[in-house]
Amino acid sequence: MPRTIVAADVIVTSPGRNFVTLKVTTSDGLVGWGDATLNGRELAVASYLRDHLCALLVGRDADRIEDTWQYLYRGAYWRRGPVTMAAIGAVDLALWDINGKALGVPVHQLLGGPVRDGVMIYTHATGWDVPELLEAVDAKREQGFLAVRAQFGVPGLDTVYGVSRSGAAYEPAGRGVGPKVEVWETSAYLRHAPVALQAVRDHVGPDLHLLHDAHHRLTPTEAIRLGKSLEGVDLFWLEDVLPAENQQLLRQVRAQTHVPLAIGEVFNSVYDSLDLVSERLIDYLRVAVGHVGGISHYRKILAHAEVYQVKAGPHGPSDVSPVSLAGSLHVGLATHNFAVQEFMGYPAETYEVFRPGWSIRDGYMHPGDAPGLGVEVDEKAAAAFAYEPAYLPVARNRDGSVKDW
Ligand code: EZ4
Ligand code: CO
Repeated sequence: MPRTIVAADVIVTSPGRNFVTLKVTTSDGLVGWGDATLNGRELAVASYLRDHLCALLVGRDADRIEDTWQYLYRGAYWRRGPVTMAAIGAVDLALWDINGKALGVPVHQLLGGPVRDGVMIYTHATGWDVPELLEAVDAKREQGFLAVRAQFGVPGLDTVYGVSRSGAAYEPAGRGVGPKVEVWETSAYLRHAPVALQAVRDHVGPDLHLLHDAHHRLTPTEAIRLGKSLEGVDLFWLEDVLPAENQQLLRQVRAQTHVPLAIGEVFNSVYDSLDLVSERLIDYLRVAVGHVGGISHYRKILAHAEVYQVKAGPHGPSDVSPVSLAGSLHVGLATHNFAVQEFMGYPAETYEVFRPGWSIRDGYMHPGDAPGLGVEVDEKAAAAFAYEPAYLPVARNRDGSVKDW
């Protein structure tokens, strides 16, 4: 008897932040969960699913995961793009979840089983000034993290990507209609970044893995200067030095600095990383499983990267829901070229809706042994948190012109 999809429903909920979740139900009573959250553009993906995909799913064989992926991707005619791929990703995650539940095995077993004992994670430490930053890094080390991303305030700027001034956990998406504006000045950042990051390295010693995110702000010349100025810091990676549209510009950066580079959190298919990987212009690929069409496409991206010794270090901010994070961890446990998973953490309310089977021990994350993805979603709790408009900020230069955020 084929296992048929009998329902596909979209849940939009805001437990501390917005999430879009897909629930797929089968004729034999199984339920699979997918994540379709696209930060600041949530309702576009919800509509893509509700208005276009959900009806196509009903009646399909739930066990034919790859065929459903091909049907939704090639069948749309309009391929790729963040909205399309996040929607397909949610379907794909839900079908892997169902398949694991049907067979009584965790998804990592469907992918070939563990190749490592756990997935190393990195978390965020932020401080407005250097003493505050060092304190934040110490606090993360005390919690057992082996890898920490350090972001800091810049003298002369009032707001900086990645840093909260209130002492609260950093969350870039601000509630309310329309983006908040941040004023940016690259020269001030380039002067201060090596000072702050060297102070962290001097403080922690050689062992802690340190990461930093430049968040798409630099030109190749600026990126080379930053890379060279950080070579003594021994970074695990420097993230998003350039906006990643014109990728040939990265060749100049690679030729002149050996700081390891990570790029790709805004990518949505293998075609975005084809040249970066095959020319080895990056060391780490940041794509998130939910944003690239789910596990089915993600494993192909990682297989391509493996050939070129490029490793996965996926995006894992709070907007990647606990369901996507589980998908990423199952892939990470079963994939050789998976280096590290970002783990920003979630607001407390998020855990009222999402009950993850994954857990953290000694700086490593474990997806758990529950069948499927191992995350359960409390629909009643979800219904209590209505969607609230929230947007990522925009940045402007001192002259008022828009800057890449
Ligand atoms: O800007 O999650 O590495 N992490 C990041 C994040 C992203 C937001 C986008 O939704 O760059 O803060
Ligand atoms: Co980033």
